[in-house]
Amino acid sequence: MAIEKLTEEECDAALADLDEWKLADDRQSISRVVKFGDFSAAFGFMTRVALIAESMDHHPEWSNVYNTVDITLTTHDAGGLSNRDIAMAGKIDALL
Ligand code: HBI
Repeated sequence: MAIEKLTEEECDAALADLDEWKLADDRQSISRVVKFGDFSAAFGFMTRVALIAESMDHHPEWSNVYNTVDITLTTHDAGGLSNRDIAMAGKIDALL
């Protein structure tokens, strides 16, 4: 089943509940930067997100430098933002 790209209105409505996430200028993705106390805490968080990604079959574009994790969510199959990104952002926020 094709994954539908969110309309601009759907996107804006969904982001109203995701205050920590920034919408890219091209509206194709959302991003959040999270800082932890140390590398171990950051990597533990990444491990938990990785398990969520596998359970959802939806994977972040992310980078880690020591205690900081920079996460970007977009749906490659939809060519932009989909409900999967919104759902994943909510699950990530619930870990923090
Ligand atoms: N993750 N972010 C993201 N976007 C996708 O389109 C995507 C994915 N993980 C797995 C996945 N698609 C597979 O369903 C397809 O590659 C078959």
